[in-house]
Amino acid sequence: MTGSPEYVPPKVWTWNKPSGGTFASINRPIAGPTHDKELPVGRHPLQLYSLATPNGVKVTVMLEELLALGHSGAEYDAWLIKIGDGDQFGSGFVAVNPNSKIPALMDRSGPKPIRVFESASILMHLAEKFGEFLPTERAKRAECLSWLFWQMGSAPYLGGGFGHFYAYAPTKIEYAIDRFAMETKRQLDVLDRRLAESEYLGGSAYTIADIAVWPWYGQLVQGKMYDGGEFLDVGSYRHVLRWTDAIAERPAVKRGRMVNRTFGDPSSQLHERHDASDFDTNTQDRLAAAE
Ligand SMILES: N[C@@H](CCC(=O)N[C@@H](CS)C(=O)NCC(=O)O)C(=O)O
Repeated sequence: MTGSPEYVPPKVWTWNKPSGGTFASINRPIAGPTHDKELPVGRHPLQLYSLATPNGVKVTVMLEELLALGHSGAEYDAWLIKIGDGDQFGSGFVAVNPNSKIPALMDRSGPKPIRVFESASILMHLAEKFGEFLPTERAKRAECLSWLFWQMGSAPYLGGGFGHFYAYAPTKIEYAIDRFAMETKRQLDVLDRRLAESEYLGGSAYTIADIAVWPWYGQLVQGKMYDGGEFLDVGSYRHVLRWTDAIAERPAVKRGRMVNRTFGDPSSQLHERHDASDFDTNTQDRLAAAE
């Protein structure tokens, strides 16, 4: 076994050295703001503070899906929160999400602003507000919410477990990679079996369960996460691949993935979205060409 067999944990853990690894600079053992910074507010009813990680993409896809159905009340400003720079620890952001993680939403459509944090909570808030993508019939609703919360409980093993130890940790620890590769493959098999019997996770209709699961497990089987596609043999989950490819073709998904994106092809990056026309005019390739 690799790792640090000589390490004996002290009686009480203290924060006395950087942990190393990608993202180590933003990890802290305490909550709360580190600095004063108000959040900007745009003209639309919904103000989103986010970044195009899988958790962020869930919400921008949902908003684009709602707009595609004609819900003008879903118009939104998407502000960029650079988590690598510590924007999530600014006082304004912490007031919207005391957990200091993207995505965070301020619903300013009513007389009093409503803060919403945790991506599943944001998806439910929007689904209920607009009456879309969450069935109302009891059995279908239960199935949809079961898969939605399956995602919330499962993805930390994929991201914080497999992704962290396979791609980001400063050393490769066989025990940790084995443990989380096993769990990730088990989760992919759970999805594969479900999608062998059902077109979408909740049943025959596309719902917030698919919107939540796709940015994680869909992008994983597309080989777009942690460079781990071959290692996990993602091509063998053929029902997940069928579902992934179908969802990737949805125009709202194509747009939602671009919002608050700061990596990849410049034409796929729309750092902030304040208007539907931004997709045609404000992507990074267009901005560079206009300079
Ligand atoms: N359970 C949360 C997880 C959110 C989350 O982990 N966000 C990450 C990016 S994907 C983040 O903001 N990390 C910044 C940090 O940990 O400081 C949700 O689904 O909204």
